[in-house]
Amino acid sequence: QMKGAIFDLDGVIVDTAKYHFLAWRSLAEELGFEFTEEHNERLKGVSRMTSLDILLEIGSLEFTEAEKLEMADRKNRLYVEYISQLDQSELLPGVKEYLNRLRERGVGIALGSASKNAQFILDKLNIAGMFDAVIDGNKVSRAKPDPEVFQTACHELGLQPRECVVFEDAEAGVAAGKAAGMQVVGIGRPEVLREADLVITGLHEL
Ligand code: B16
Ligand code: MG
Repeated sequence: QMKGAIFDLDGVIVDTAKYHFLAWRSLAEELGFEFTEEHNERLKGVSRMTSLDILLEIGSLEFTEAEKLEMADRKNRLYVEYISQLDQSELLPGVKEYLNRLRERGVGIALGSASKNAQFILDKLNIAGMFDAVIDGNKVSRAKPDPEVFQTACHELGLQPRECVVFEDAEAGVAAGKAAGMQVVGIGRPEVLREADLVITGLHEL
């Protein structure tokens, strides 16, 4: 019996990956190399600084910590410009309906995202009020596949791990949910999300 539902943000509720991509690509361009959509796959679910490390590895470039912080900041300012335009129409199919249904059933709803912009995005999508707890990149120190983000969300809902279900699109996120002792619904391809208890293509399927 599911008492709590914990949702990842990017790839589950909204496709912000395309805006991350535009912002990272523009940084790569400034640095003089090409960053493709295929490269971008490697950044999904990964923290901002780790994403930058992967990007610089692709460009075979090295920088000091201070330079990297400045670049990550520059990328984020551009990203925030893109997501300032977000609205309800960008909710992935079935999200609004499924959240409504869970609320009617009295299921606790939490967000478990790596993004430091999560609250801003929920506000833009006009669904912030549907969440009983929002755990994001500002609230946790260890990135997925560490279970911290989902454990914190479950704790804030006042529930036990076995009562919670995690909804995740990234391999590391599915691993984090399993490591937290929760049931995991993978959103994407079964070949990739092998560890998930069930794999669907989107919340519209539920
Ligand atoms: P920010 P999720 C993740 O969101 C994205 O998938 C990942 O590409 C991004 O680098 C990360 O958030 C951090 O985002 O730069 O906004 O703090 O899938 O965990 O909801
Ligand atoms: Mg994700």
